[in-house]
Amino acid sequence: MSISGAEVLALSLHAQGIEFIFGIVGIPVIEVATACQQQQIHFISMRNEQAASYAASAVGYLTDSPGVCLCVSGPGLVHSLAGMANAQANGWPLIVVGGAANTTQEGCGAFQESPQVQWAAPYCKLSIRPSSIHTIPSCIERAVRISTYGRPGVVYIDLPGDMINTELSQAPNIPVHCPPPPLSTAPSSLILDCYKEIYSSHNPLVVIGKGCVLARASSEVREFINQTQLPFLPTPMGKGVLEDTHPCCVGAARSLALSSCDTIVLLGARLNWQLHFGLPPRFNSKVRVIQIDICPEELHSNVPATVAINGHIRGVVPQLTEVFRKNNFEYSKNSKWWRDLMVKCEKNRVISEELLSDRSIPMNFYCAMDTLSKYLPKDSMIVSEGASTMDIGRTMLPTHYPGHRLDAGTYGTMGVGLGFAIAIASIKKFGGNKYDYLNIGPVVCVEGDSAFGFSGMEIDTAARYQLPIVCLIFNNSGISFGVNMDTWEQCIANGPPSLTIPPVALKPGTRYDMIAPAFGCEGFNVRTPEDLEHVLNHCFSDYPAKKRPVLVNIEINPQSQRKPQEHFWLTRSKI
Ligand SMILES: Cc1ncc(C[n+]2csc(CCOP(=O)(O)OP(=O)(O)O)c2C)c(N)n1
Ligand SMILES: *[C@@H]1O[C@H](CO)[C@@H](O)[C@H](O)[C@H]1NC(C)=O
Ligand SMILES: *[C@@H]1O[C@H](CO)[C@@H](O)[C@H](O)[C@H]1NC(C)=O
Ligand SMILES: *[C@@H]1O[C@H](CO)[C@@H](O)[C@H](O)[C@H]1NC(C)=O
Ligand SMILES: [Mg+2]
Repeated sequence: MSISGAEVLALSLHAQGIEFIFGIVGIPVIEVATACQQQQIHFISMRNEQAASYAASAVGYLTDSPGVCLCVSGPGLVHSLAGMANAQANGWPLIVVGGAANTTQEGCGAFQESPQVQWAAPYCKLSIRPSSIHTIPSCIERAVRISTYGRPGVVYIDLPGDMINTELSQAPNIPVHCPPPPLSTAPSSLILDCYKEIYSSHNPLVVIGKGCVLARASSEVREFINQTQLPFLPTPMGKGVLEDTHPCCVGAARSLALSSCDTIVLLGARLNWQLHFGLPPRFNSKVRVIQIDICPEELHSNVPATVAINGHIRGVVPQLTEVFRKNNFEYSKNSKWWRDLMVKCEKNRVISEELLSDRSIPMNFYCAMDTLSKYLPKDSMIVSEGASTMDIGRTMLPTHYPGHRLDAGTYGTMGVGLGFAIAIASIKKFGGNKYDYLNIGPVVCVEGDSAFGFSGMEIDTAARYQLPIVCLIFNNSGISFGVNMDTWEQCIANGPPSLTIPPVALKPGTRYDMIAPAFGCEGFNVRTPEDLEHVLNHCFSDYPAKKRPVLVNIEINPQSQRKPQEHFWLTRSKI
């Protein structure tokens, strides 16, 4: 019995533990998707390869096997580059398999012919075309290994149509699943250096990044914080490694924690823009850095580290805990630093409460987010994008479990929302109890109205695969802040809309919820906190039995923005 290139690929993916493929088929990859389904690999057909590549990358972030994005040649790969760049910036594993024109037609102007291996290369750790059908299995094994070892990232595999369609008389040798990534540890002298640094510091701060999620190190980090009682601050996606309600979390005093710490311990977090490069004015110019990172090239980035450790978080953190335990070190809650932080947390809580108490209609962001936070089940997976919607949601919606917050991330990508949500809901629905440890509850998208527009059609995908995603659209009719109906009408009356409509404005009165019925789903328009409570109750009651996405349009005052910050650079938007 003969075997095709597509079947060899499917067998190889299966042997490497790949369970989820997201993509769009066409010539020459239809056979690939079919062959994968025959190997019991779930194929989720999306509406745009951008969303497919985002979805596949979320599988790699959350589970121990990378997700695969399958795309056609030329434009299919161009759209997939979006997810590749995003995954590479976040350090998430992702494998993209792209169809390509037949090798026999190379250079002849074949259908969708493009320099795909070169296009993919800048967004990848590895971009290759197997030399023949015989080397597909070893390429797939290498793809899984390279995408998950070291700092995770992207691998692109280019498959010409004639390779996919070639028939072999017998299956080539398929390598077994590569071992899990190595658990590297640190020399004990460096562990001791860390201890001494922290011991002699006055204002130590631990920063927990999404590297701790990738390293599956939350219980190790919990023990470290439990032993040391050091204050910690999560990065946006580091939220949930330890719950935001943990007594050592100083997320509510972020600015003070960053500006006044004298020693910062980076656990899987990078001193990039999200941490203001570790530089003044957000940091003390003399801040000492203890850095633990899987990637040696990351060490000393932007600020030279006092102690630089290259290792796996799950390998190194237990070593640290051990040395602190041996020395009976526990950072005192009576220290001036802890007291200052606690006062600041409390003060910020009071300020937020003032903002929340304004329940005028249309609601401001704080009122809407507060209502949401009261109704969100603890195990909700929050996917969020937008500018104000994402920033305010980050501070107001607590995260309780590791990996339970996914957002625009290091690359600041709008459009990731629905793809991420579809990936998470697919893991829950099709992955079986193997993934129970992820504790996936309701999948909730907290979307700005502009952000939603980038991938809104994926609501169809969610409906087709019966994924009960709750999609909340914070409608302020614009990018960060919109215009109201009166202003809008003035704009239209005053000249060609292309000259008068502010670039940030979207159309007031847009009913995103009305898209839902087109796909056989429920949509709701929400104007008051009471409406919102009612709808959330409906969405979350008996959630496990739900089989459809829901779209909720939440009217937000277009002038509502972030609370004023002490320094202008804090308000400067992250867009
Ligand atoms: C792919 C991409 N295109 C454009 C941008 C620029 N951008 C940043 S935030 C944003 C949208 C913000 O508006 P919205 O989602 O409505 O959130 P709001 O602040 O209004 O809550 C845009 C377009 C981006 N970050 N990514
Ligand atoms: C590419 O090659 C395969 C097999 O060799 C063939 O079946 C297919 O028709 C070719 N595709 C095109 C677009 O010429
Ligand atoms: C640390 O963990 C132990 C058990 O693992 C627990 O009994 C103890 O209360 C924790 N300590 C703190 C301060 O959280
Ligand atoms: C969307 O929000 C804008 C701003 O509050 C509002 O003018 C508009 O009516 C809203 N549209 C709907 C129907 O939700
Ligand atoms: Mg908006």
